[in-house]
Amino acid sequence: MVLKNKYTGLIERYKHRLPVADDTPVISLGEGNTPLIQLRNIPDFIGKEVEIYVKFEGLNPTGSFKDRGMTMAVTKAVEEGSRAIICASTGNTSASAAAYAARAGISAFVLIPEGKIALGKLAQTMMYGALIMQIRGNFDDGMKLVKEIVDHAPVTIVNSINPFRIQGQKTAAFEIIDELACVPDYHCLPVGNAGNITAYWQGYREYASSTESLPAVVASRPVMCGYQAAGAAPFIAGKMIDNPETVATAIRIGHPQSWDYAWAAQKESGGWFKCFTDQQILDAQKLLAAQEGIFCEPASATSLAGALHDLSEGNIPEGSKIVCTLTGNGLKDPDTAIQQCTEKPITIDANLDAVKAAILDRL
Ligand code: AN7
Repeated sequence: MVLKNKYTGLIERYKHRLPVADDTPVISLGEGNTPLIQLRNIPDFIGKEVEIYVKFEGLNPTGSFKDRGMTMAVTKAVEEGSRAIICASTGNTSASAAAYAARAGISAFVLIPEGKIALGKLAQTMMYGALIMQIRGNFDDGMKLVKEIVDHAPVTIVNSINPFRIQGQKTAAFEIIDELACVPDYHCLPVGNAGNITAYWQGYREYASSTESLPAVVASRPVMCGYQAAGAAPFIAGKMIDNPETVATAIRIGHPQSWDYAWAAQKESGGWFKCFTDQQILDAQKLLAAQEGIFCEPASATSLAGALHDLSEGNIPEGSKIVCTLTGNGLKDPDTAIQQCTEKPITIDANLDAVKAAILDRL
């Protein structure tokens, strides 16, 4: 069947900056072009004069930023004749890989750490029809196996060690610049495997060195701020760690694959890595939902936790333009969300008096 509107996503929009040809068979689900939302209540709440924007990547087709890289990786895999893709995942990569494989009509194999995947991600991956291998090990064990299996089976790796993933993901930086008509002063990101910070930095560098860019953009780049969970913080430890642990299961990673690239982003941009406790991360997630009506998953809130911390410490000055990437949708992890809400739903009788009493009690 001929798809009339098959070019709906970021490959179509940024084709001239991506490694695709006119006859490349694009596998797209309409990813990218996610909203850049300016926070209107949190700056007042913290008493700071700043422009904070969130890039809500949770509104991609499978609910995370992974779709940006996956449209490219699966497009190239299909172009090269691959019939199967494989990844290790903390959940979002597996959901995205499974969806794009389904779209392309090829097979997806995913390795996930048993019992450490948020419910929504598992549901998605099952529905899209991937073969799910739950391993008795963590993400890092899965990643090691994936790198080994390619010598024994005809499968294409679609983790972010696949360079096409980074190519696709760099488009998020393009979108931010295109929308702001300038470069933010600070860019805050959660860091797990470190593919995304690598990709953003590549995107910002590309626009900064492009003669096609606006004068305000040429030679201008943000400070990159990478934030991790305290129990899974190899960039803060300065070395790989073996038993990462955090409620933010998406970033429960101790051996980041893009280690050198991420350090380069930090050094070249004059940025930093910091880490936050699970409680700080969950507090930021709740604050964003309750103050702004934006529901991201715990790992994503690490970027906001970091921005708020660095604002209060004065590391990010007032007057700055800050972008925080919200990497995944809050619906991915309903269990963690419900657990942290102290105000539970109330149960009342189904009559007018009971509804009235409940409302007047709270006004
Ligand atoms: C919501 O799905 O690694 O630093 O296997 O799902 O580029 O790894 C997920 C990572 C941040 C970290 N936020 O990004 C996977 C996986 C969310 C994520 C990250 C992930 P990277």
